[in-house]
Amino acid sequence: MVLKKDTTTPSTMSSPTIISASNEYSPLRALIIGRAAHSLFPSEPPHMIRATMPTLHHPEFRPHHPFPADIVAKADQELDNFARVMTERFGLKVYRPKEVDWAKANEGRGGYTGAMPRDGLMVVGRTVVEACFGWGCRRGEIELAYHDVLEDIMEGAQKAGESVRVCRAPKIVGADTLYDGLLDDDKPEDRKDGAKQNGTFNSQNGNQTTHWAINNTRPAFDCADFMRFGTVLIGQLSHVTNPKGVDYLRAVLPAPYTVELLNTTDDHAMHIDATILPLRHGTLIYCPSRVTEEELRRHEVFGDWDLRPLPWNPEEEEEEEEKDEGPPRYMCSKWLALNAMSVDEKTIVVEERQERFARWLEEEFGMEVVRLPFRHVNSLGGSFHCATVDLVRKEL
Ligand code: DAV
Repeated sequence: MVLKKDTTTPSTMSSPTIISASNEYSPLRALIIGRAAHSLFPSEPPHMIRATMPTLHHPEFRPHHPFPADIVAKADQELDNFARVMTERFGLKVYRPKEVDWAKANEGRGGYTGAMPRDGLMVVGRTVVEACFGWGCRRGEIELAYHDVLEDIMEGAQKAGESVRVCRAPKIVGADTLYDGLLDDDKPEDRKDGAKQNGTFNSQNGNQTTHWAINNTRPAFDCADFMRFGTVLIGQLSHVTNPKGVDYLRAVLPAPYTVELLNTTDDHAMHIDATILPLRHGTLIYCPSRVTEEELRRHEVFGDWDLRPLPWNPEEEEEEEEKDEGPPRYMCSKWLALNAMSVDEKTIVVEERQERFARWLEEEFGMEVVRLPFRHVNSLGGSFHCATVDLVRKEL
């Protein structure tokens, strides 16, 4: 019997419109853009703040301490403007989280922000994965701010006849053990136990070993420690992502997606999206003080890629904060220019004051750079990549 060609293939098979993304650079169709209102400095124990945050700003990280009101208000204007540009100029579907009073989150303990959705949600193929946050202050962040967005997605998928899976993080029952043996006030004997747990997954950082600020007693990972390159996700261990977190992610990802770990040499590692920046299939920019070309090449997925280190060291440039009195970058390194977001393989959104970086992308790679203001969002802990979750990228 000869089967007739099926001409009634449902749209799900050819062009998914609700959830579908397997890389960082195919033409973007839909995304989430965060919201800054009521952002608080994350209150995590001092050993975590020391491990991940710029020394100058450590005193700010205390319970119930809001970011300066004018910075938060301007950050929201920048996020609204970014959303407007994505909708009006690029015709993208933009989802926004709910406004949450973060002071009341976590039974009054306080939360952090709704401005950094990349850390908490990731789309892999047609699956949405929620992070198992290491930071206690971020627990509940997705439920509080993104519940309605996730509902909209599920509803939209149902209407469109698309099959979408949302993988919510497991609830932690009882006390969280992630910092056991690592807190400053732990008794030395506890710390020894913690160090042992911790020591099982130290990353070899050149000649030294990084002691992470979390142990491996339960899965922990932030989605921003991973990037998609087709069916391979490249990720890193960090102060918020442990081996059990990576195992968890491997277990929940649909076939044939896999996770490979990049051996980064960053003592303060937390999120991979200022360490590597793929511009398009075949071209990737990297931060040479955090990862080597040799280490990147070890991953087959980059075998024939053009791998380009940023040719200057932003750490050696004059402090922008001193130069132009811009708002402090309380939570980020100077490599934040790499935290750009691709609209497609030729178009990328870059912070408007990162002119040197923007011009380099134009001249060296022929990119069209969309310059938008985002310095106040930067102040809260990230740039365009951090502040977004790409939901639909058209398959190339
Ligand atoms: O290098 O400061 C930026 C990404 C934060 N989510 C860095 C990491």
